[in-house]
Amino acid sequence: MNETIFDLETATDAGVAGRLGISRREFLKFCAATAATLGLPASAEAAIAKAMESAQRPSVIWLQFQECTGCSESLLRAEHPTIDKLILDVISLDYHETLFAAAGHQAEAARKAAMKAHKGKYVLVVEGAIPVKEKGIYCKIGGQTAVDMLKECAADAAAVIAIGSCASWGGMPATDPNPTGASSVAEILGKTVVTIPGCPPNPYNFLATVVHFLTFKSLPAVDQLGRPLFAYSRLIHEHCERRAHFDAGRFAIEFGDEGHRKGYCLYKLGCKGPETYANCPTIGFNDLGEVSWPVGCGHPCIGCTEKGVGFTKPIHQLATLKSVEPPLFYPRIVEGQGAISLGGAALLAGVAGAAAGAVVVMSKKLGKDDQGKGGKSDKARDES
Ligand code: FSX
Ligand code: SF4
Ligand code: F3S
Repeated sequence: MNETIFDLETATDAGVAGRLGISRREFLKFCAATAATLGLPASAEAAIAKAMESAQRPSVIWLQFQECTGCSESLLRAEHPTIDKLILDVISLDYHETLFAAAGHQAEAARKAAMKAHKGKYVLVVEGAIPVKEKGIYCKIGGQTAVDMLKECAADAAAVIAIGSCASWGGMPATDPNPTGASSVAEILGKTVVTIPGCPPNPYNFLATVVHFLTFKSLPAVDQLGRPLFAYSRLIHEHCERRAHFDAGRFAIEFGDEGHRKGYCLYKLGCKGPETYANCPTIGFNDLGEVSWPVGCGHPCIGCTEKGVGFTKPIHQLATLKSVEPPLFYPRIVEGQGAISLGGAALLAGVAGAAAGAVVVMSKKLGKDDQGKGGKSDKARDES
């Protein structure tokens, strides 16, 4: 079960393609893009490729509690490589209720067998919140409460990853008044675990975390909430493609108005980008190009990665500006632009420029140039 993935030095192109369903060149691009996503220097690409070739496939036990399966669905939409390849060739997915062919006692037996065979070595991934009210009766699998199953599985895990906002901090199930006492993995286990929040989370952040574990035998550096710094250390507002409109005071006021159609900033529609830490604008979803994220599609960010913002603050309430102040006056969108002073514009341009230069856009590295027709720039959208 825990054989190596393959040896790139001896593997033929056909062999690599056969194992991962992608070409050798695409595999190396994946390693380069993952290194970039992790914020590692180019030299790390070789280490990642080496680890990916030769690492022992870690046994992964994936639990699902109070959730919508969006986390798994999101992962199924990852294309480089696809999750089915990842499941079969990079990790050994020994228990996943949705993807398992087995059911009932057979599935539970498989989980126990994997836990025994890989004691102290398996990675435990948890999707969904864990209800604690009424002794945890609101979520049971095979007659066992989610609380008990999580504690049992975590006891002998080498690493625990909470995927999605539900597992990370309670997410939607914990919305006030939280009738089931939905809790996070960290609350149940009483310790910080790696969290990949988002509803759903971005699959590349999970893939990059797993690759980091395979390459360096450790999980990536995290913030005080357990979020990997490579993905959650910057505000969405810092990298948003509509940021220039914010700085210039150009806002959509209503859905479908002229500003909205022109791709102006969604701050006045309640966008929580200014108080939400995540890499959504730079990484995108579903490999569909740079517009493939909430704001890119014309909807304000609801702060789904941020405890105390997503599912807590009303969607259209103005966001708290964590790192920048807005201009004092906003022009009406039907008027000419330019309500900001030259000095202010220079300062803000500097902030935006530094931010834009600080990130490598993974999706671009992952063959979007091959796909070519992914997204439109603001300018192109404005002109269409
Ligand atoms: Fe759903 Fe996951 Fe949201 Fe929660 O993602 S997409 S409700 S974070 O646990 O399945
Ligand atoms: Fe982008 Fe939202 Fe910030 Fe506007 S407020 S620049 S839409 S993140
Ligand atoms: Fe969520 Fe906002 Fe990103 S809603 S997916 S954190 S843009």
